Amino acid sequence: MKKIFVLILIVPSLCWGLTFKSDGTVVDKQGNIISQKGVSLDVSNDSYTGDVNIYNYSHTNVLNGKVDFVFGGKYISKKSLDPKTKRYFMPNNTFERSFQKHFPGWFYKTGISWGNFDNEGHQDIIVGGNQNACMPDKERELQSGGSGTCESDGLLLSEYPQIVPFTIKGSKFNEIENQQNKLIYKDKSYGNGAWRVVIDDFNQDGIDDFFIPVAVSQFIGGHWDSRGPNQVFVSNKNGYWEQSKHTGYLVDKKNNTFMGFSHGVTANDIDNDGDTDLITTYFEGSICHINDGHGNFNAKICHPDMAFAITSGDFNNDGNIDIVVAGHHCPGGKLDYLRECSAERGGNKGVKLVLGDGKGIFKKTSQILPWASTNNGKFVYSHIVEMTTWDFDNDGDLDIAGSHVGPWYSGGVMLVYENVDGQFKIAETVDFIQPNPDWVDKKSWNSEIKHEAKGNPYNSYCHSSILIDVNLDEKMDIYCDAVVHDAHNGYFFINKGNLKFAKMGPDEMKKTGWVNYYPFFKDFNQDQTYKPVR
Ligand SMILES: [Ca+2]
Ligand SMILES: [Ca+2]
Ligand SMILES: [Ca+2]
Ligand SMILES: [Ca+2]
Repeated sequence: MKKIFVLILIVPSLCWGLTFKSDGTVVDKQGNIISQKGVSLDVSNDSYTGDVNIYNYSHTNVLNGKVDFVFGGKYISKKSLDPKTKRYFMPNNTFERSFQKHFPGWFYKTGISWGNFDNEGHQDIIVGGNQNACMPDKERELQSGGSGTCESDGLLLSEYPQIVPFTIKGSKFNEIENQQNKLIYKDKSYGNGAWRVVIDDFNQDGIDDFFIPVAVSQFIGGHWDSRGPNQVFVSNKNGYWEQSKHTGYLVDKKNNTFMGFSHGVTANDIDNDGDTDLITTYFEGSICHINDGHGNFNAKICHPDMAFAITSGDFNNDGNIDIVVAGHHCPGGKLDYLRECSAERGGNKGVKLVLGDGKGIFKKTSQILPWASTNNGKFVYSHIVEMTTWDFDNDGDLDIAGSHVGPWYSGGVMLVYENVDGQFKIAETVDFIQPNPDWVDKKSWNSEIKHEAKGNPYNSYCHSSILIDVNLDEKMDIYCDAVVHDAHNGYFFINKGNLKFAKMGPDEMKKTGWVNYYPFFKDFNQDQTYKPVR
């Protein structure tokens, strides 16, 4: 089993899902019909309808009047625009690197999610990271097959929380307040490695809540375990967030905490009862977490394949949420350098589109998705780090974009699938770092790429593809959220129409007039020393 895990430890992914209404009606999360409205460049009259004090502007959007969308925190909305300059305020590298200095135990930033924590008018964020406690000695780390492995007694993986929720206020987005002290932990865990935090209003009280999928393994008394605590925090009446109750598969019953290896995650109302549910990936299959309407979740396996990335949406426009569940692409033969698709390695059977029945059941495989390759078809981008869904070509069906990389994350592309009558075909690939042209078989590849945990110079990808219409042309672009030191962290993939995308780095973006960056606050954590609330 050990080797199966090797490929994943560096990479956690984040996804989310969305609901698609084909009849053009806009329905809010409570099921009320609200008016159709196009996207306007006027921030005071943008794509959100209704009272923003009631409707959470981080997740329900009515783009073109026909999409009821669960963003799961992976959307930078017009509530991140400076109303005067029409520029988005974005975190920059300096902001992201400052966490190591100001937060005890902080190793590096792994991901950011966008939400609404105070109904104040701006989008707020959760910054997630790795904690130092999770990095034991090199020798042991290599034995375990990757970075991110923790020494642990089973639950407590780090000394301090691995997430920092912030509220952002002020006309210059310069009032950034640490909300860490408003987290009420009911178990003793802080977890570690928050890569793809899901944000949504799970208990429907108008303030966003969050789920922290964790994909870190641990040594418990010298014994290696792939699972870690995945916590849900739900807003309470006092302006705090409390851990909610998890039941079902892989749940630690003493603490009511879900213990998984959740490399992939997506959020959507899969059982059509009006609240947002979750799906996480795992070795034994994908796990559906059904919301009871109050942010308590019951977990059960709902698709049998081992997977590492997942996204959801109504891909065939029949009103039910479907999933695309990804272990690895399986081209077969010599192209499968690591034999991830063989029976003895988990029996992965490719990347599948699986139709939902609207009751939370996913059984009907509709398609095995095609893979991208280079070097004359000899090198396949076989591993899927993450996927997200949106109607990128504005033709009324949901397309998919995400980071596909070679074995051990050597070489990679941003890959965009076009939805054609409910089936996916590759519309675009944009290189992260091109693989070596000499890699035509396992031997040539292996002469350069030795081990995932040792890294390689071809390793770059997005941990999450974040949706943002950065140039306000009503074509959704992608912001690349990655670990702070990744070569493509903070890059944009600009939607040029017809599902063609152009890559732009932060330096180029500064010249476009589309973005501003948060000012650097050297003392934003002052007087806000973390005090655990339990
Ligand atoms: Ca809430
Ligand atoms: Ca539901
Ligand atoms: Ca469907
Ligand atoms: Ca489309």
